[in-house]
Amino acid sequence: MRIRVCFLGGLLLAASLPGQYRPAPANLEARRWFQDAKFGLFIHWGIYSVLGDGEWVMNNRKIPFADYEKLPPQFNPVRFDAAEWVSLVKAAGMRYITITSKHHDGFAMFDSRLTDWDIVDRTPYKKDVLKLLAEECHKQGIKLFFYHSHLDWHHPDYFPRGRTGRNTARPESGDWRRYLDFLDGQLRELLTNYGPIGGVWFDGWWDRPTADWRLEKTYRLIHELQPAALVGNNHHRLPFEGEDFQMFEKDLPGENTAGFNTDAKIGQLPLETCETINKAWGYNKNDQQHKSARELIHYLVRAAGHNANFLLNVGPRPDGTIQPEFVERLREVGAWMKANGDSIYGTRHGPLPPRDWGVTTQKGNKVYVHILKLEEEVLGLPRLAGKIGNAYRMNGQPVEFTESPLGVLLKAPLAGRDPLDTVLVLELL
Ligand code: FHN
Repeated sequence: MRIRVCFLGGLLLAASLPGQYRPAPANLEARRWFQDAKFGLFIHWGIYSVLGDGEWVMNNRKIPFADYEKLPPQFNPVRFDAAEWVSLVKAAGMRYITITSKHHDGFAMFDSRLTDWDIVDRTPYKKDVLKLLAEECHKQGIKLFFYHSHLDWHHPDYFPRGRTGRNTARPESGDWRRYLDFLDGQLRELLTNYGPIGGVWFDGWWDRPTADWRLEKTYRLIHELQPAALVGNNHHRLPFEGEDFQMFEKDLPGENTAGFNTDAKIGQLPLETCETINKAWGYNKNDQQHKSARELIHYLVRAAGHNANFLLNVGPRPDGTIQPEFVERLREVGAWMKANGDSIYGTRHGPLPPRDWGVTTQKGNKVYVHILKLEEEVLGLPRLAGKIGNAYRMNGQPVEFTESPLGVLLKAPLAGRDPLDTVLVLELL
């Protein structure tokens, strides 16, 4: 952040330039909490789940908005149980939830006074699921973030149109400023009516990258309403002014296997990466390509080694349940976190950059060496910042090591390896 320094009556004053964002102390504290929390549940849930073909179905099947409006009357999640969802989150070892308040189809999963294109006004269920979830999260000590789409395939004022949602048969006119007022109005509702909110996770800016999104005004509104709420925007760029964390999609920071992070450099803010369990974000009834619990644990561990949180997604079904393949895996990851969470929660990346064999994390004087894939019995590390006073496995079993001016050798016998992650703890003096 650039600081203007001026002399006044011999006093040296530092003041931020107009329009410059200075995070409140509560915001800085929330960032630390976020980095310590490490693991959250992403939930893509909306009326699209009725079709069981992902959250992009309106765009992909070129459904005109008048036809798409036939979905809400079929959306009746009578089996939705907020307490069950939040308990699952806790069993998975997660500390927060990020749920879609509005995805690209513009449908509000909460009771919005600004439109009747919402769950209370249009569905037979008639209940504000975000309210139910927020109450349960507060009760069970889980933070709640809202995913809110900038992009909107339904709102008539989302005009000029962006790269997507061009086949929804809306009139070719609209008032962009009115759309932005609507967007801010909904955010005001979300940050006023649901208690303390962890933050807002924006997505869809990339649909109109050259438009004036008035981000500064929107971000200011959020921070004024709730200074501790963290703002993140999935624009796949370095963070913009006013943002509090940087996210990556389907890739670890610095990698680009999925094609979203073409020019996403790693900035100074807390990091998060999100990934799906199968291939889809929103419920897809035909997608059976589920990642194993082992793969998901490795993703979580590698994310921590990259200094990033892991936001793992589920797309609940239209009846309000989470499919068993997801539940099973979340519980397995949770069991691993229960035994090994000390090497993840509250850590930052360790002294070594991530490697193919694994990663390191660190908390205070403890360095955690996560061996994920190593054929040798002995692991060589460069010299660490301090001498090793003690080395042991997470279960307390001692680890043999030698130190020399060249570095550290750690013995990790193949016979005793944990098939998920062999974690060695090095206590530095
Ligand atoms: O288009 C969305 C997609 O539906 C999903 O919400 C993901 C989550 O990171 N983000 C977008 C694409 O960048």
